[in-house]
Amino acid sequence: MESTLYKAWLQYSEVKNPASRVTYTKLLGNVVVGVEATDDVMDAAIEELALASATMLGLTSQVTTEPTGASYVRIGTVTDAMDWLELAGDHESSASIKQDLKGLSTEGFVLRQIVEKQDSYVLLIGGSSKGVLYGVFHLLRLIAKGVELEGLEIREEPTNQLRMINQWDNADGSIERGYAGTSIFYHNGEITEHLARIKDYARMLASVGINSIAINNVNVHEVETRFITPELLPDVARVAGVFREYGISLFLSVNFAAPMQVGGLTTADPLDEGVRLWWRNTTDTIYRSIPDFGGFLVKADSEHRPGPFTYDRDHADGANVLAEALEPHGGIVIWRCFVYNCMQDWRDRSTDRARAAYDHFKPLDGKFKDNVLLQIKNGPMDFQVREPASPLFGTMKQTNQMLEFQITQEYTGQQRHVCYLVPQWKEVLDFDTHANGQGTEVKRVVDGSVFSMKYSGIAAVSNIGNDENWTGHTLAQANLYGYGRLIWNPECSSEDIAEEWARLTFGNDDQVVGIVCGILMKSWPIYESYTAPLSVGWMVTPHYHYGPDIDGYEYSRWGTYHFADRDGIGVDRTLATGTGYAAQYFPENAAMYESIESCPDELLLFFHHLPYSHQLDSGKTVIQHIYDTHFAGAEEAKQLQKAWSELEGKVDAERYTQVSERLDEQAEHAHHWRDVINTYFYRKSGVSDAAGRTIY
Ligand code: GCW
Repeated sequence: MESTLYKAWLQYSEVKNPASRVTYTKLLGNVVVGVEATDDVMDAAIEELALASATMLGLTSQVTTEPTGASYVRIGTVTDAMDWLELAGDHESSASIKQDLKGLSTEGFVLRQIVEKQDSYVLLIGGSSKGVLYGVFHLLRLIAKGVELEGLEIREEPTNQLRMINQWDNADGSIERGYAGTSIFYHNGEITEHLARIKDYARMLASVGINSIAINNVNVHEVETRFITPELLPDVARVAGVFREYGISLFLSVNFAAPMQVGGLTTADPLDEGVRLWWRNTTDTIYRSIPDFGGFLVKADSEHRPGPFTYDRDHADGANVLAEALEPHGGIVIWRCFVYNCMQDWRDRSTDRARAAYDHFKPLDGKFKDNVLLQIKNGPMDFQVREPASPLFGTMKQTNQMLEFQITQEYTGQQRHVCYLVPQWKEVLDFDTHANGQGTEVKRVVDGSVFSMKYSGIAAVSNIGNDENWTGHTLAQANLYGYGRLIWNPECSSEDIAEEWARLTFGNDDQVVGIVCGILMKSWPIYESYTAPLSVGWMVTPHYHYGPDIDGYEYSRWGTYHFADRDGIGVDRTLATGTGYAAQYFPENAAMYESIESCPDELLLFFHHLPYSHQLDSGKTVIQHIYDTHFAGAEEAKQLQKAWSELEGKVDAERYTQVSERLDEQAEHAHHWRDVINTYFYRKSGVSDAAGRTIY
């Protein structure tokens, strides 16, 4: 698997600039290692350096414990560094390095260039071998970007504690909402024995700081229910071993009814003694196979999955029985808040799916054991193109919380359309909940800094599969990359992440980087403009979620209505006349959303049902906005293809063609979206387009 498609952002392309080549060669020619943490993770870090040196510089690095010349990279942990600094005696930077090392977290690292007498070297110190690994990937990024290392002075620590990936992979090899081929983990009902690709995935994830992964779908089917049994644990342990080398701990999604389905019990009631014992024994067995097992991820009482409701118990009872079993081993339960009534009747205007997570979980604050984390989807519905942030963030002050994003593009073009999601995620992270006064952004709730939480973090549903390029659309690799970089440090800008990804992936030609970044940065707004006007989501083909079907969900029971009729469109979620959802936010936001005047245009129809003639802040009417954005969006989708075509000959043919084909499809499909949506609303409203364009 040597193709550029496969190598994603770990291309380690040849360094061409002669001056940089000389400097980097001198440095990487000798890797001086510390002695403190010689474990698998450290080995992986050294192996990565060696691999990169070979392909970037054609170099075989010498790994030694003492320098062999005057230029080298010295890598080790804080303990090693203290010894080195002691031996080296005081030099100019030693005091400030010691200062940097103070309190360095286990996953943090310090990178310094040091000039000392005749020596000039790079010091890379990790808070542990994991920190070293992250530091190595950082150093390699700098080199790949051609950054001058002189005066290098970096200290980094991840902002979020849990930085997680959720695979929705099934044992039969399929992937729920997967758009990049079959699973890399499973084949024909079995856990794969081919670990090479899993190892490369682990490298990709570690390179952007991911430290945990749940390897099976939250909808846990028959075979996967047995992953926690002695029969299949050795297979799971094999996979855990691969991730362990890259500092990633393994979690399993579990079936709440497992005590019955595999344990032969007659109940899965969380308060039943036999059930409690079963979970304890089962968990003990798991830890015998996988001593650093992360814990369980659970989807319960959601979309027909079993859960504690069957026994008249609540989510806290359900989560706590698992937490109790994991506690002695230091494991955690990640309990999803994606719980709602999926059998709604359209006549019932008071039930609102958007309210569900808050209504179910808020009353349970303080009832969960402290090794339970609630995993909350970014928005109240389901990964739509545009939704407000979930009102649950910051409301449960005594409960560990984490955020769930979706990297796989279920509702955002399924990796056939380009849709760079980092800007969307940033909006969520930057949303001010006001939970603890102004400045209580979602990012500060989920990083645990506002209400101190024992566990906190961010998870996201992966977008990879067996396709040669991992993600179906090559440009969708930017979403996986961007996710990791963003949650490592939510202050990173979307533009910087896009640029970094483009440089690592396609090289340092500024024209290529500029065009790729331009495409990425425009892509979410463009996708939104031809699919989801003013936050009306769900106008997609039911079940598949690709392509327009405006009334597909309007006439089903999933509770995802837009209520378009001849007079208007949107869902009244106000307290005054609607479902009351707006009032779930803290007062400042509740007031903003409640009023049509202050509700931002882009979320207007999520909160209000309005006539087509309603005038937006932009001065346009709702109906004219729909027409205009759809005409513009389809045109802009065409422009993406045009922009990319300028890269012919500048990007290797494989990737050039792959992206070209997808952009062609997108342009054509955007046109289709435009016509279907415009025709529908023209016929519903009877209002003609002010610009007189063709609407069928
Ligand atoms: O939106 C729904 C998806 C389901 C998914 C579910 C969830 C894994 O369409 O495919 O199931 O969300 O998040 O649990």
